[in-house]
Amino acid sequence: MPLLVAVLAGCTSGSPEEAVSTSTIADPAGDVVVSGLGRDRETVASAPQSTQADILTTTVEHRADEIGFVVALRDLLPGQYLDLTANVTTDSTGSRLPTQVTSLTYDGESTIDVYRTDGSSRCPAADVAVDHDADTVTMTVPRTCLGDPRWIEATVVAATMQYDATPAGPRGDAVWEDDAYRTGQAEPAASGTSGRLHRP
Ligand SMILES: [Ca+2]
Repeated sequence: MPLLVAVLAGCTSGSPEEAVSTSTIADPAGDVVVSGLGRDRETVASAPQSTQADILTTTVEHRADEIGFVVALRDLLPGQYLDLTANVTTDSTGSRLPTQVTSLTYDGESTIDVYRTDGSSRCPAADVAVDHDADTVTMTVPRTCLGDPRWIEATVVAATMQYDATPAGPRGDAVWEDDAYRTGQAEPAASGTSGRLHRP
């Protein structure tokens, strides 16, 4: 009987949609939004002139051994601060709370952390690579750090700030950000995610 169950399970998981393991989605240039700027810090405003956190394309790939995120930005300057965060939902966590993958780049140095839902960090084998010539940030996370999921689904947001801004100054709380799956402040298209990507 266990053999029969296994065969049936194999038959029901082979639809073409479930075979998708890679997503590449373009995002418009000039759709960065800024919050916390100036006196009215609650307001979120368009910042089309801001290029540094402006996502152009995002590829998420569910590979056999790792999850890869490749984000192409409009203009990634060597000295700038960039926070690139993917929130990854998988079938492997019962709560369905996303796992947060965040890379921070500043002044030529980059770090990456994978956070549990309780806030602690794990996954020392996660990696980030920044290519200033190609204006890309690549994050890779071993599947084991995400509980060896059968499928993943990710949101991706890039953010920047003026790292040395005076806290009390007009830019002290300002954050410029761009959602990879959303144009400006518009409602996200479809799910606002990479879509569900299955293990190849
Ligand atoms: Ca964009």
